[in-house]
Amino acid sequence: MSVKIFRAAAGLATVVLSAGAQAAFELNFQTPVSKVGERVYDLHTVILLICFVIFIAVFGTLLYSVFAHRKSKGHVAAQFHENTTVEVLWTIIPFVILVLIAWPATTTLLAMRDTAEPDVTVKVTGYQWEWAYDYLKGEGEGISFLSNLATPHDQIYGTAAKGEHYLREVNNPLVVPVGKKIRILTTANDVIHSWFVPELFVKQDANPGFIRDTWFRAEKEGTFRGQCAELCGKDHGFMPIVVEVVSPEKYSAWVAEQKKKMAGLADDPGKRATEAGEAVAPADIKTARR
Ligand SMILES: [Cu+2]
Repeated sequence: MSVKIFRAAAGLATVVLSAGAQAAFELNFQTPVSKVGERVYDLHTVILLICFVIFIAVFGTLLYSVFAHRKSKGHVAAQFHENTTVEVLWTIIPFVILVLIAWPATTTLLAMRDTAEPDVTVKVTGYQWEWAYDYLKGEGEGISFLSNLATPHDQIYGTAAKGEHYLREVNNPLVVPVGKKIRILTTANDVIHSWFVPELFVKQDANPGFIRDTWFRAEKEGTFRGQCAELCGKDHGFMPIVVEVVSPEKYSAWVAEQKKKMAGLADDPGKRATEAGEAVAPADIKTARR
């Protein structure tokens, strides 16, 4: 019997500790790609550790007391009502712990909220069910486009194998330069949406009739994916966010290309809505899903 248990434990350990299982065993935040993201990540880890130590100390003491000082062993409850020392201690110790937590939490929160002096400002508008990006200030000012789900019909209806970025790909990603402070203004045109990109540690509600702002400065190039994070109706799960962080040179080239495209569309502003989906016709996907 014990051999069986040992084998089962060994098998379980192999499964849990194997590289494949580790890759799928993702419980934590995604790896941050911004300094503020790193601060949030560290804060989360440290506070969780403090909570864990308190949990062990409190429940350890509790369980030990229940076991070691049980009535059947003849223990009588100690009486220390209105004991000044105890009362001072259990006020001061939690107070000190709270201050130790509040200090870094507050400075991090202030850093997250500090949207001053951005290099590029982009207004993000949530629609049922797509995102609109308007570059308001900085390099790229005037660029404006819609970003729609780009997953093909076949994958959604199960007639084709699902791609690597199933439901997390868009036709027009938000393109920003690496190392620059990007200020994001969020608003919405119908219901509340939320612009959420985990690796950038940015999550900001987009409320109709209000402007909220947030910011990020990506420290490395890459493609970062997010999703609408506020239940906004039937296609809430079909409005992904893709942020393309590129080198300043690539960004300038992208800006030039967009400007050229927009000049071509200037004669007919109505094209803006349809131009976005040449490749995949997201409007069709929506109609088909209904
Ligand atoms: Cu939404």
